[in-house]
Amino acid sequence: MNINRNRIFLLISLSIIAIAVVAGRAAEMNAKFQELVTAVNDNEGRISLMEAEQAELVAHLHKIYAIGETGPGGGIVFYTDFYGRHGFEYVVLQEAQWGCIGTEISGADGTALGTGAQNTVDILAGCNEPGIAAAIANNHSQNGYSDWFLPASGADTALDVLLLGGLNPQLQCWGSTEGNANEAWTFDFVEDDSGFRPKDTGFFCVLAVRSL
Ligand SMILES: [Ca+2]
Repeated sequence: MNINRNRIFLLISLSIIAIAVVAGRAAEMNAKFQELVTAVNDNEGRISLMEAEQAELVAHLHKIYAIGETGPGGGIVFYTDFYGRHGFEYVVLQEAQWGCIGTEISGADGTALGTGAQNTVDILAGCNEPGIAAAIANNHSQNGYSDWFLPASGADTALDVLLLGGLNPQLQCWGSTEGNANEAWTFDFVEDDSGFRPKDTGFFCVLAVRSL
């Protein structure tokens, strides 16, 4: 009988040990499984991040501007850098005077392409006549863009190139470069005679441009 009891005791002990080992293994496997789940989630996170980055890159790559096409602001692209990543677009607005004839504005003397933004700021700071060309360009809003300004005289060459390509409508419009107290720049592709004209001439349109 003792032998049998011992056998039963041994059998129970072995069973308990076996259960403990299996339970231990199960816990270990569960921990491993959780690790794997975490790793898979991490990877999925990384993949979606990479997909987002890729989408952004593709969107960026597609922002290549070509001269003559319609820009994001609804204007015509008339200048781009070498890669087409940046440039300028223009729209033609109503006729107006340049304003403040007889007054020399502090600043507004920039001539290089792109300096029109500062010229426009200078004109608005130095001339408070209502409805002037700089104000019309500055107040213009189109396609959600309100960063329009009156271009400096240096835009003439780029606009002329566009004209030669048959893409530019005939226009006689104000630029932002001031010549002196009485004259300011006009782009004139009707007479092919851009230059400084009296600031109170009323029949010049407003050329508004924005950077791309
Ligand atoms: Ca000036």
